[in-house]
Amino acid sequence: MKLAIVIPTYNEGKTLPSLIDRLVEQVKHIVDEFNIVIVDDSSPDGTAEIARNLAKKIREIIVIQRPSKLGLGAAYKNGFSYVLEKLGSELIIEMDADHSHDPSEIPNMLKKIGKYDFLIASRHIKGSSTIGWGLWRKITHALGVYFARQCAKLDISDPTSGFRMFKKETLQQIDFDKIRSDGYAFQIEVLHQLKQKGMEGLETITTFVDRKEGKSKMGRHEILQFVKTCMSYLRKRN
Ligand SMILES: Nc1nc2c(ncn2[C@@H]2O[C@H](COP(=O)(O)OP(=O)(O)OP(=O)(O)O)[C@@H](O)[C@H]2O)c(=O)[nH]1
Ligand SMILES: [Mg+2]
Repeated sequence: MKLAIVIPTYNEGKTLPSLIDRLVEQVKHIVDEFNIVIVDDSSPDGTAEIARNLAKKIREIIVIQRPSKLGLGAAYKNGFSYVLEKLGSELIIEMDADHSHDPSEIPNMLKKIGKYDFLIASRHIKGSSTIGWGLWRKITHALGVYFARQCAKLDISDPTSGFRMFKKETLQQIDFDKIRSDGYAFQIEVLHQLKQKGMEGLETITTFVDRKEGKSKMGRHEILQFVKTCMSYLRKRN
């Protein structure tokens, strides 16, 4: 089985090398072939250069460098298109570079995908937990989850989770041209399309650890676009 892991990065030079080490350790023995696709937006901290140096040692790494900060959703569009067109991997994982998503959960995800079209590592199912969030982060997260679930009518407990696994055929069904969000709302638009197409997902246990290094990129623009995207689903329903 051939696996691809897509990681968008912006100023993750401090976290990326150790994440790649842990990732390679976890996947190298359990799949026939794997690739790690890093999509960097010319981060000022030189993440792309760091990624290219890692790629010299680990031939499975592919670095896509974009000219400027074009957004998380846009990065996933690029990364997924690359995987589908150039690699043809049967399974595709998306995850963050900041150690919030633990590579040691990947073997369980591989075990569980079975008949499902996609998996979401959910912070809201029994056995899961979130470590290190302050009150403000808890509130913004709860609002985001509530908004997404209500507006887009998603029956997933953690629709904002960015730790996911897709079958190739599932990603091929998504019309990426129709996705307008270049930021975090991309995650909701993907789930909305999957629901419309009758795709079946499973939520898996995860321990989400708040980033210890680097800074969150979730700014005002991201939050506003998220709210607008959710509202647009409401308007379409009425
Ligand atoms: N290429 C690219 N990557 C991005 C962009 N924005 C965020 N990322 C990456 O996407 C992943 C998630 O971003 P984070 O800032 O950790 O967002 P988050 O996990 O929702 O928020 P926190 O919980 O506060 O960390 C990280 O690997 C980021 O480096 C962007 O504009 N372009
Ligand atoms: Mg993060």
